[in-house]
Amino acid sequence: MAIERTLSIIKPDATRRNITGKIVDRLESAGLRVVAQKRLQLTQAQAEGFYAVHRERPFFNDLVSFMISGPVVVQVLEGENAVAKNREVMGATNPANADAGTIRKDFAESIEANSVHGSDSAENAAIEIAYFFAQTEIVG
Ligand code: IDP
Repeated sequence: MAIERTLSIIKPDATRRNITGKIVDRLESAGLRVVAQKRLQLTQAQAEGFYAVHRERPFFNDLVSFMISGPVVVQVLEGENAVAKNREVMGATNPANADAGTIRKDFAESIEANSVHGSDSAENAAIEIAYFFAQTEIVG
C-alpha cells in the first residue's frame, strides 16, 4: 500500500467547540500522521478559491460564510492509503448518514457544519496541500 498525503481541515464548528484535539486523536488512532498543521482565519477569497468546484451549487455562499465564521486548522496527513483512510474516519458528508464511530457521526452539527474536510482523491490532495502549504512547511 502506498504512503500518501492528504489535506484535512478542522472546520469552524469544531474550533468553536474546542474539540480539535479530539478530532486529531481520531486521525492519529487511525494511523494517520500530522506532518504539517496551522491554524488560520480564512479570508473570503481563500474560502471561495478552495471550494471553487462548488461555485454553482446552491449551498456555495452559505458554505463560504460558514468556513470564514471562525478559525480553521489545516493539516497535511500522511499514511498508508491516507486519502481513503481519512475519508473513512471522517464519515459521510451528512452526519445523519455517517457510520457509527466516525468523526462526523460523533461531532458534526449538520450537513454544512460537519467538522472536517478531507481531500477526495490523490490528485485533489496534491492541489489542496499546495493551496495551503509550502513544501518546506511539511515535515514527514
Ligand atoms: P465532502 O466534504 O464530504 O467531500 P462535498 O460534497 O465535497 O462533501 O461538499 C463540501 C462541503 O460542502 C461539505 O463538507 C459541507 O460542509 C458542505 N455541503 C455539502 N452539501 C451540502 C448541502 O446540501 N447543504 C449545505 N452544505 C453542504
